[in-house]
Amino acid sequence: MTNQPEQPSTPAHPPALSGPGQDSETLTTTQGAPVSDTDHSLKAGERGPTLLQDHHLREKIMHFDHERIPERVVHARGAAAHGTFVSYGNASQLCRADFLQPGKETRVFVRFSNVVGSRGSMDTARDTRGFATKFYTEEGIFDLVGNNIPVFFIQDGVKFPDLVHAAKPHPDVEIPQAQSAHDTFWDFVSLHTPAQAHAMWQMSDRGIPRSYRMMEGFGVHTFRMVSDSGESSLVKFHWKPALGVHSLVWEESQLAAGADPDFHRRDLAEAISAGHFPQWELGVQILPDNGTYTFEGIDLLDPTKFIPEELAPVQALGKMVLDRNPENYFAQTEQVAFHPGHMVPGIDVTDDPLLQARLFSYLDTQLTRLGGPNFAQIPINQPQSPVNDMFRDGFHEHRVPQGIAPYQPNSLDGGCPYMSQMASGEHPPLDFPQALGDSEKVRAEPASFSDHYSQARLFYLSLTAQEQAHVQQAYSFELGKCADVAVRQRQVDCLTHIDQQLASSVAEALGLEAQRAPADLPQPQPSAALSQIGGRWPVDGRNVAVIFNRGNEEHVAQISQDLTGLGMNPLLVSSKGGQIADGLPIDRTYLTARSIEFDALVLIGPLPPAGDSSVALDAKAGAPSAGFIPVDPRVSLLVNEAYRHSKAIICIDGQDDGLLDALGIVDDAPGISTVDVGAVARTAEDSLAAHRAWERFPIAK
Ligand code: HDD
Repeated sequence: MTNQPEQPSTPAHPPALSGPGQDSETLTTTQGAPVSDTDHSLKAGERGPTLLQDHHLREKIMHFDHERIPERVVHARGAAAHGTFVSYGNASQLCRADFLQPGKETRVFVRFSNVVGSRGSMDTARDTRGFATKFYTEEGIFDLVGNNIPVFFIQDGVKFPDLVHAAKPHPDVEIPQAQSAHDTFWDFVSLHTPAQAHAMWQMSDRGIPRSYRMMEGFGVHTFRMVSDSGESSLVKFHWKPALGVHSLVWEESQLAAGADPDFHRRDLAEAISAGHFPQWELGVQILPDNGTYTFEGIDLLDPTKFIPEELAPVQALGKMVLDRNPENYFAQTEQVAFHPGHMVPGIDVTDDPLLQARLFSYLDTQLTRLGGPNFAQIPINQPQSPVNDMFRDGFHEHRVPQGIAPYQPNSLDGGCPYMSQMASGEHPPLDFPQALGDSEKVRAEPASFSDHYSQARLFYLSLTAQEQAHVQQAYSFELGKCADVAVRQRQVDCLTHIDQQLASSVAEALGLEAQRAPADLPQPQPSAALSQIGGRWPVDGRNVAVIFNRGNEEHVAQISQDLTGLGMNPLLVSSKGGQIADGLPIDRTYLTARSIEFDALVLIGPLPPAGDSSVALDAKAGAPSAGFIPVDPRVSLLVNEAYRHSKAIICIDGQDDGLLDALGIVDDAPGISTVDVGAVARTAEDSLAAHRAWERFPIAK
């Protein structure tokens, strides 16, 4: 959220736009002929019927009628940004890919997404998030099409339609939108138990990120990297956010769904506009390619499994900075086409059966979505490297190929293009010569794929008590939204294979009985890297509300300046819009502000009493009644929500107006501070480094 005035003013003389389709100063038809009137159709007299000969009318309406294309069958809701990836250059021994060589800079376009909801659905639904990156390398496009969760619901792509049919809204009434809290999802997940690990991550705080800027990304599958000398290693890709991994709390997610459905999209766009450029490190876990496709007993071809970082540390290969918002949503964010099979020399697939099906699906889906096989010619999809594919024609062909011999071999167009090995002669083959052995054609899976619970348990046991409580609440909420008691009970039964206390707490919330957990549940070594709580992180671009009453503005400018100085994003919130005496714009009024968009609050008292409010109050008419809060109720709601959501609240020394007392908030509760004006920004930084004051509502493990 940037320091923009409440009502942005329109520039008196907007700059002339130019670009494809915008290079004439006068309005034209699509054919370039001038248009003199686009407000009235051509009619037989002022009140007469419209004439068929009105080409401008027909062309304008025809184009409008066809403006929509099918939304993505999954990941329809998304937001994107341009940026740059800079290689640290330490992967040269591991991977021959040019973009990983020392100091290489590569342009990228990243699209973040929700999975289940429609294109217009809310950002903050509990869901997995997509994290798809297009690298425009000098050797062609490399797409890393990952998620913010390192495991997946299914082990074989043939189950993908089943999973998605179960997760999407019910086909009869098409509800609920964008979320997993419904019968068909939990019906499937509780019957198809490979989904239990992914469901567990989704019920954790990972399912409700605070921001795209604060999400990890994972390639999920095991990929192969091949060095210049042809040596193969297996890798798992990771994106590590510079700001750390942080989440909303569930109530905030729900409030944001109504108060600001564009919560994540806005956060990304406004952070980039304000110069708070999101950053991630790309890293890999490197695993030996010894022919077994297992590591420490974990099947590397099973996409429902991850490798704990304690067993294989993530090694950083480079840094990505997103520094430019898309110029046009449809042209870029909507039309971008990712594909896990868009790879460059040095990066290759493995036999993970989920990945294998994806290699088909992502090409196929673009035929319907983007209307034909030439989608690589859409500007956002065009490689930066030279292209000579010998493909010809088809819908939306924009190229004008030369020559007469689009076939190979040919002698008539000079025999070109040459094969890449012929051109260089010195590189290992593009496809890694993987030995395939003598196998039979079967529809089957390895025995290791039948472990559906051990990593869900590992994940749950690695969380702090606070995070575990969130998981319990999430399961209780989601199953509580299922109407079918048998579905609820079956999922609770699944939870007993993960953790007895988890199963019992959810069963109790639902009024069900939990079975006894099997006696032989594994006792895994918890992985500290799985917990989001405990670290301290940069506060770059964190939103801090500075709340004050108009007329009481003495310290506002200084506090705002101090917060900005430490990299935070102050947002001035007051009773009325406009500017304060120093010229700073008021960003939100009590009418337009809601607690969800702030990471911390600074209260400058005294705040306006309820009587000043433009909201009708019962208490206004008479003497304060019991429970009456002597401050504008919109401010007390804001403070109350921030308190419940464990956010830092900072008051100015000597300016206590009784608000906290009236709300029942004790001044020395964790994350509540009363400090001198000069210490406000440092206090905010200190509190926000831990994201939330989780110790405010302690939970015993
Ligand atoms: Fe997928 C889109 C990530 C399994 C079929 N997927 C899509 C996007 C992401 C992922 C981030 C959005 C790309 C964008 O922003 O345009 N998908 C994953 C991950 C998976 C996964 C991390 C498992 C590890 N997906 C998966 C399977 C299939 C698909 C098994 C089919 C067999 N996915 C698709 C798709 C989409 C898609 C239908 C919809 C739009 C698109 O591809 O371009 O083809």
